[in-house]
Parts: sequence; structure tokens; C-alpha cells
Amino acid sequence: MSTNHKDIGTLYLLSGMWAGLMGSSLSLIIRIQLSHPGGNFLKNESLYNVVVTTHALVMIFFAVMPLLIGAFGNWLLPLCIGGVDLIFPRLNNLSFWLAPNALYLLILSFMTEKGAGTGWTIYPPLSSGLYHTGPAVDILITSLHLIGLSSLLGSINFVSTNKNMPTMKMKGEKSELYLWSITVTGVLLIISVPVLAGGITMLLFDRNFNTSFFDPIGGGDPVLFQHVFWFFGHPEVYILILPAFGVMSKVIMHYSGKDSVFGSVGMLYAMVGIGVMGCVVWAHHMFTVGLNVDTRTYFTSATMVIAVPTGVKVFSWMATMGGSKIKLTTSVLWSTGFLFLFTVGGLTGIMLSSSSLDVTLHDTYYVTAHFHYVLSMGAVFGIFCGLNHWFPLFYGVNFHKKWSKVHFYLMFLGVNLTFFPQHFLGLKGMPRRYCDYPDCYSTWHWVSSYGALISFGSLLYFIFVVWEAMVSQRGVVFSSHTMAEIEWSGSMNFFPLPAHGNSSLPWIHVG
Ligand code: HAS
Ligand code: CU
Repeated sequence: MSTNHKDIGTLYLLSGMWAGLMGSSLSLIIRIQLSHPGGNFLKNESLYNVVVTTHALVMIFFAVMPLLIGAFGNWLLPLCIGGVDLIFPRLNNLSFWLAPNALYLLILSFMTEKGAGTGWTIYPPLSSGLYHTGPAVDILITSLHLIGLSSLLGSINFVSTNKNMPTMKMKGEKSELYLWSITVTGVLLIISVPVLAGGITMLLFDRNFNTSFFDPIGGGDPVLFQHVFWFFGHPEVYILILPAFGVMSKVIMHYSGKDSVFGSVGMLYAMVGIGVMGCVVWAHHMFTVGLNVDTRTYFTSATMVIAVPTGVKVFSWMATMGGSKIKLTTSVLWSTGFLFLFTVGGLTGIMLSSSSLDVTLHDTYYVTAHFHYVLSMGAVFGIFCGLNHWFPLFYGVNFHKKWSKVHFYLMFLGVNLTFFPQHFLGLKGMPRRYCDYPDCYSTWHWVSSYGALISFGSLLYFIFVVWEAMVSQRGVVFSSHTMAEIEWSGSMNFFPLPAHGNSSLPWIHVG
């Protein structure tokens, strides 16, 4: 059981990719079910809800977070600060090994009786003992506790490492944007995860020990659960995107051939601003529960303010690219794709933040389109961007230049075909979390399903690209040719030697 940050990073990478495949398979099942009106691929409605729930939870907690924070964070953080490892290596090992156990419980919940068809938001009364009688929801809650503990311990480790290990020259405003993105993410996790843990424990008690926190019959209130959940849930969406921001800053700076990102101090405070603001906007997910008008006004305005620091980020990345002779490498393709599509998703978020508009758009496919633009084309593009950029550093081999670009174009086509039509569906009133629909929605659902097929195909193709890179051993870092090709950016200059040198995993080839 290695405590080496590179090995643990690799374990996160492998398990994250596995979970990503599982989550994508579930999404393909969803899209097959929805490809035609009256589809009966899944045979019953409650199974559809269970598949949607598992898809969301697997993607958020077991794919995006482990890959962006676990894998990249573990690999890069000690390298960036010039440290030997994270500050608590054994804690790091525990953080990782909690995750597969949590995933096991999630899959167990999926297979227990009828499963948990509650959505990732697990709102009562749907998730209460009345509507979900079996143990599936209880197992799901235990799974969330475990993965929450894993994230919490991991973030304590990352934040403490960033606080204590860098030299004075690399602290505060002089530190790298990537390190700041991990720090802000860690702080958000430390603030929000215990709140989720509290909420789901109360739910567990309501279900099993006769309390009534969320049950009006005993004087409780289901809306309380929504407040507690979204106090976690909204910071969570920034937890998913901030490490991708960090990846973008590093990658864009590198390929623009510049020493720093445009306005890097402003970029830093923009992230801090997004983190702080992200904690005070949660009720924009609850505009339809009957909040009073002042509360709605506050949450609308507070949410809109987040466009300002996010705009600072987007424009600064563009300014960094500006005026440079940028070469269209695969990582650059992913980062420009990210910039454009994340902005599209962000702008639909601004529309949703208007409480009056949200009354009609809430729980429609418009919301689904919004969050998949920021997630599938934000967080996931960040993952692929980072993988293309750092795979040679991690494992000493390069992806095939042309073939990895084909992966980008396929995925770009696939996700846009899948999610752009969902804006139209949402505007026409197609609700979320339904397994069937009237004929009038069939065209765009059909297009969306074909898009999903293309992106799933592109994922399988990506496995081929990774496999091909491993077997061909192209461009092992020691060769002078590759050294000239891969100039490590910024503080990576401290580490011209391959980072995998002391890896204890046998199959990682040391060049
Ligand atoms: Fe979101 C729902 C609002 C960012 C993820 N979001 C979700 C859900 C997820 C999610 C998963 O206010 C569904 C949860 C569920 O299961 O129910 N979101 C926003 C806003 C932003 C935002 C304002 N979301 C994200 C990110 C996510 C994410 C990042 C994950 C990675 N979101 C909402 C709202 C809902 C919502 C409502 C609830 C809807 C409902 O009814 O359920 C912002 O952070 C986005 C900022 C980014 C930009 C683009 C770049 C900025 C530029 C500057 C210029 C722009 C300006 C704006 C000045 C804005 C380029 C001008 C305004 C114009 C209209 C042109
Ligand atoms: Cu939100």
C-alpha cells in the first residue's frame, strides 16, 4: 500500500477513468431510453430514476472529483511546490482507499431491491421511508458518508500541504494559480461536505429512528433539507470546476509561451471571490419552493455577481493567448473548447439565476443543458486537456498527435450534439427526470441520443489512444527529442527528470 503521491495519483487516475466509463455507460442507457417516445428499453419508470441517480453520483463523486483533484492534485501539487510528497502521506492513502469502498456501496445500493431513484439531490419526501421503503437509500447515504470523508481528509491534506510546505518565495500571491485552485477547492470542501453529512444523517434518522426533521407530520420541514443540501450542492459545483480552472491556467500559459497568466493576481482573487460567493447563493436551486420575494431578489443578484470573477478568468485566459504564436496541440484544442463552451454554459446559468425566469425553466431540460455545458464541456474538457498535457510527465509517453486530436473533434461534436438541443427541449417545457415524453419533443431527443452515441464512441476510442501510447512507448522523456518538445512550464523547470522515476507500480515503464 504505497503512500507515494505519484502512486496514489495513478490509483485515482485509474479508478476515476473506470468510474467515468461506468457513468458514461449509464448515461448511454438514459439516452437509449429517451431516443424515441414510448421507449421501453428500461422496462419500468423507477429503474430509469435509479439509473439517472447513479449516473449523476458516479460522475460527480467518483469520476470528476477523483480525476481533477485526486489524480492531478496528487501528481502535481508536490512537484509544483518542490516538496517530496504531500504533508500527510498516510492520510492520503486512507483518502484514496475510502473511495472504492464508497463506490462499492453505491453499486450495492443500485442493486438492492428497487434501488434509490431519488436523484443526486435525495430530496425528502421522495427519499423518505414512505416512498423508498427498502434499504437502498440507507446504503446510498452510507456511501455518501464514506466518499465525503474521503474528500474531507484529502482536502485537509492538500490545504495543509499548500499552507506549510512551499518556501516563502512561493507563498500567497507569488504561488501558482494551479495551487490556488486546489486550495480554494479544498477550503470549499471543508466548508460544505460536513453540511451534507449533517443533512443526510438527519435523513437517515428520519428514515430509521423516528425523528422528523423533514417530516411535517412531526413538525419538520422538507424545505429544510433543500437548504442544507444546496448549502453543500452549490459550492460542490465550483469544487468540480475550480481545479479545471487551475489546469486551464497552466496549460494556456504553457502553450502561449508566457511566463505568467495575464493578470495572475486578479485571477487568484477571482478564484477566491468565486469560492466566497459560491457559499452564499445556494437558494437559486430553490426558486420554486415558495421563497419570499426579498429572498428571491437577494439570491438572484448574488448569483449574477459570480459572472464578474468568472468573466475575469475567461477574459484573462483569452488575453494570455492573445499575441502569442500558439500551436494547435491537442491540449490547446481542449482548452479553447473549454473556454468557449464553458462560457456558453455559464451564460445559461445567468439566465437561470433570474428567479422569475427560473420558475418556468426549473426542472426542465434547460437546466440539464446548462449543467452539462459547464460539466461535460467544462470539467471533463479540463480533465482531457490535463491528460493530454501531463501524460508524458506522468508516464513518460506521448499520445499520438493526430489520433488524440481526432478524439477531441469526436467528443466536441458528440457533446454539442447531445446537449445543445436540450436547450430547445427545455424551452419547450420538457421536464427533467422523466423516462418518456410526447411526440412533439421527439426530434431533438433523437438528435441528443445520437450525440451521446458519438461521445461514448469517442470515449472508447480514447481508451485506444491511451493503450496505443503505452505500447508504442513513443517519446520516453529521456530522449533529447522529447525533452525539446516538452518544455515543462513554470516551476516544473525544477524537475527535468521524469517524475515517475521512483514509482513502485511495476507496469509503469521507466524510460
Ligand atoms: Fe449552475 C443548476 C446558475 C455555474 C452546475 N448548475 C446547476 C446544476 C448543476 C450546475 C449540476 O441560478 C443542476 C443541479 C440539479 O441537479 O438541480 N450556475 C449558475 C450560475 C453559474 C453557474 C449563475 N453551474 C455552474 C458551474 C457548474 C454548475 C460552474 C458546474 C461545473 N445553476 C445556476 C442556477 C441553477 C443551476 C440558477 C438552478 C436551475 C434550476 O432551476 O434548477 C455561474 O457561475 C456561471 C458564471 C459564468 C459565466 C460565463 C463567463 C463569464 C463571462 C463574463 C461576461 C458575462 C456576463 C453575464 C457579464 C457567466 C464571459 C452577462 C449576462 C447575460 C445574460 C449575457
Ligand atoms: Cu448553484
